Amino acid sequence: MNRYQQAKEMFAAYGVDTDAAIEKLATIPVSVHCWQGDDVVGFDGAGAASGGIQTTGNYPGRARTPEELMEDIRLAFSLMAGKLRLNLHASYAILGKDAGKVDRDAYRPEHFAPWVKFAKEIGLDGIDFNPTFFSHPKMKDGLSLSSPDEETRKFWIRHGQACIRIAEYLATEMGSHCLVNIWISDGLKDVPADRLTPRLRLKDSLDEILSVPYDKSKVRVAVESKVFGIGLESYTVGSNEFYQNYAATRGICCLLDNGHYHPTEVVSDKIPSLLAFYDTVALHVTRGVRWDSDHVVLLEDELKEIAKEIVRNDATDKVMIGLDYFDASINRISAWVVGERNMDKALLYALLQPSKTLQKMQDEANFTEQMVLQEEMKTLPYGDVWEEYLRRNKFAGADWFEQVRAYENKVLKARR
Ligand code: RNT
Ligand code: ZN
Repeated sequence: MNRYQQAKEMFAAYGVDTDAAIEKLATIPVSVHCWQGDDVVGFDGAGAASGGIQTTGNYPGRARTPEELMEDIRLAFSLMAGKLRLNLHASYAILGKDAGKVDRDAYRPEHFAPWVKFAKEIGLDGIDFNPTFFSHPKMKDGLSLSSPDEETRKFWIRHGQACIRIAEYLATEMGSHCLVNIWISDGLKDVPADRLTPRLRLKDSLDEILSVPYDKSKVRVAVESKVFGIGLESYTVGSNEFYQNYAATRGICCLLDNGHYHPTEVVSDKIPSLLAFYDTVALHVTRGVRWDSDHVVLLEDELKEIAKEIVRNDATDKVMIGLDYFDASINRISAWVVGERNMDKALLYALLQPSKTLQKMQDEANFTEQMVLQEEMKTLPYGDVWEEYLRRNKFAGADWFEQVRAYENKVLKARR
């Protein structure tokens, strides 16, 4: 009997069907962020990321052009299994002859046509989109949609509106919804004199962005809150309470980034709280080390808890899983693959739980057995089921890194 057969029997003893888990895993889309490949720089002239976020490290091989980024994504995605989506930022517009002439408030669908062509070519499930309200000279005193300067605020409103139109184009082309995630870095370094007025301006700006007519079956809009950013430690305009109430009253959804809360708060507990009220919830899965540092996602306990909340609540089509991290200190392709595979591993782990049995134990207040079973499950051979998943999806086990190493030697090291 091979290892998978043995594992299958061991899980079956707990009423868990490993074949069904493998099949289900292949259907859960993960939206992979383009910005791990170039340290969130983009192609519209920003230089380095600013707006309270920062990449650290100087590993060779950062993608500097659309061609290089696509080449890297092509390799990275070929080493991931299951349904994949590409998450783009507006700053990755491919402007061509419009470079230097057309600003972010006037980006058009055609500036993303090469991405659509590419996504279709590599067989992606869809494209998600983010307006880029940071790393740009039109940010005034660190503010965009909440700026007291009307010209500045209007510029960024037009950017948001342009992005809604682009998202509808992306959805139509890909035949799959497009999630538009709004995150702004607006905030203050020190104790504010006014916390309310910037929020009222943000509220008004968002309403103006959403006033653009769009097809809600194609475009899903989310708002992403945050606690603080670098240099913006004392006040974030787009706070959790602000956006949850905004989303609830406007019929859009919330995006939960697990680096964006106070250290003992967990997104695994927020997902079911939101599912009680919203049809959809979006995620940015990341790993903060002591702060919102956006380290590569590892297979940690909280990731497994997040995956459990998605799987056992039958919410795999309600929770839109996206990755959001950027590490410039290691091979960027490897960073992509490790993080995406860990998301998949966590989902598999969740799919292999005897969830119904455990839930019944909880309802019957059978907490002793619940603990025993939860702990027994932890040492079952998940790795053998994971290997089988990769095998069925025609992936080699651990030798994927050899391909990355060869690519690094041949392609990445030549980028100077
Ligand atoms: C920043 C937010 C935001 C960005 C990306 C690039 O703290 O998490 O989502 O990381 O939009
Ligand atoms: Zn995020």
